[in-house]
Amino acid sequence: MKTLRLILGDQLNSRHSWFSKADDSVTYVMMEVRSETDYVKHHIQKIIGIFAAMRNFANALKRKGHKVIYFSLDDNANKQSLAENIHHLIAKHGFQRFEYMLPDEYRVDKYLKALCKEMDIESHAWDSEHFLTHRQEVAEFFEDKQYLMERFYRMMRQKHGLLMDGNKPVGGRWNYDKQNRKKLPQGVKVPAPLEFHHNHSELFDIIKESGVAWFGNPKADDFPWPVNREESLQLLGYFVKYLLSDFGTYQDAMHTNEAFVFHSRLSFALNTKMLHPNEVMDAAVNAWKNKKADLAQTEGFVRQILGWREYLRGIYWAKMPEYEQLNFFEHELPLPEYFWTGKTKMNCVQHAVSQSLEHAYAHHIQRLMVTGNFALLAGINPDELDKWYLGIYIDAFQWVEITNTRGMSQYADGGLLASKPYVSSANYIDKMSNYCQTCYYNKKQKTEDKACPFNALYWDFIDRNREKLSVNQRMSMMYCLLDNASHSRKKQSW
Ligand code: FAD
Ligand code: DLZ
Ligand code: SF4
Repeated sequence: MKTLRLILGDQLNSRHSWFSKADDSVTYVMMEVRSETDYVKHHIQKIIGIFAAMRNFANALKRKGHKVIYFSLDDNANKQSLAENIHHLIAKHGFQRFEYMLPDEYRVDKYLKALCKEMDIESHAWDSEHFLTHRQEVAEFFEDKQYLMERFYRMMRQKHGLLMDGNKPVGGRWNYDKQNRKKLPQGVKVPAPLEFHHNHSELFDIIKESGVAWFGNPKADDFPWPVNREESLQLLGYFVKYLLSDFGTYQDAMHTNEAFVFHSRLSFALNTKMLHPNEVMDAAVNAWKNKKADLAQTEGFVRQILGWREYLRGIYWAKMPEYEQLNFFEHELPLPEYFWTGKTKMNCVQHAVSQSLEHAYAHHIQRLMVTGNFALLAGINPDELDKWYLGIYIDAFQWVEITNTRGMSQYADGGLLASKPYVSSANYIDKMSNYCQTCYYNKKQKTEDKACPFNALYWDFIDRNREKLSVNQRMSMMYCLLDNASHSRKKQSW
């Protein structure tokens, strides 16, 4: 039967069973379309990276003998919408069946279901063969019990036999977090990131000329990110060889000279499915088996992928579409202009934002404990934040962006995902970074002219949310401090 199959920009999984052998009756379609570039304002590296990877993927399929129709952004025949292009192709070529891989985003899922309903040919949705859990697995695992990442993670370790010794975790512990999380000391040399130096100037010109809105440093003539499977595998190999051995130890460390510290930068390759989570975790576990990394580093890394990544995806499918409306603290302030420019005297925010504009990347603690922390303390509207996080990072796709932003970082789900809000004063930022050392503000001061804004904002947040948070056992110490201490004692405890 003459079949048309859609491949989305984040479905570049060359090992999917669709591609095991070329079939003359099947045509694949991939498209660069305004309906996907324009749903949020994107960092230009994200658009270039996705388009370049899509083009490479289409060419690789053609080389393997598959039939591929590719709509580039500037193609005259491109109707700039998934549905319109698909309708047009079906009419033009007489396809009798339409197939797609389950998309990762609720919006696209709904859209494709509606599209299939209005078609008068057969349609079918395939699994993307990427994740280790199915969409409803987290919801089914917890049923009506409280969601807890650690429980899910242990089940996943057992189910997949990763870092297990029979029924027990190797080394006797499930979690080595306490050994990790150190500040980057002077003298520790961080290996330079592996970058790929592509020239994507022509692609950048096409994007510019099309009028797509974008921001950030394009790096079009020296593009650093992997845009095919071979490069993704190289990045994985580089991480395992040079970075994994210090990954856990400095996982939470931030430094003015080190944008990436010992992080893998694999999220773009993973989220576009150029890499499978199993091969990434296997590479780390093999490094541990070959004594190239210790257990604490390896477990810390595996937990991010086997635990957090799958867990957040499960929450997404359990709670969408309601999740994107949640605003527990009823925060309504607009996003400050300096989130788009980095121009602020707060050194930590300045570094996290400028680096994001430069690299379309910031590591987890910068996202959570600098920009996210500031936004939560200040009371920024989570809708605005979602748009910002979804646009600025090369790895941002809604299933993993919104759960991290609204859930983990902003506590907008009222504690479904995080057991307490991730908020801190200057104390934590100073503990994990060198930002405060060269900041205009004084990390110790609370009310003086140069007092660090995080300090007053922190206690204001605690105070103004008493009704919502004082029932939370994990917050009770902060309320005791606030209630029992005299005003001057309160200041000392900051
Ligand atoms: P590493 O630190 O090297 O970790 C290895 C891998 O583990 C990552 O590539 C990623 O696949 C996975 N991982 C680690 N932490 C998480 C997590 N919290 N959730 C899911 N997977 C995780 N991650 C995204 O992939 N896309 C996003 O849009 C995104 N938005 C975020 C927004 C906020 C507010 C926060 C706090 C975190 C967000 N994260 C997001 C999670 C995390 O920050 C990134 O996955 C990580 O920084 C990617 O860099 P890396 O590949 O160097 O990760
Ligand atoms: C993010 C993105 C962008 C910017 N552009 C495209 C595109 O032109 N064509 C496409 O197929 N996919 C694109 N993507 C990724 C999609 O938005 C992603 O496939 C959906 O978010 C579904 O998860
Ligand atoms: Fe950030 Fe405050 Fe430290 Fe400055 S003093 S870097 S604003 S935490």
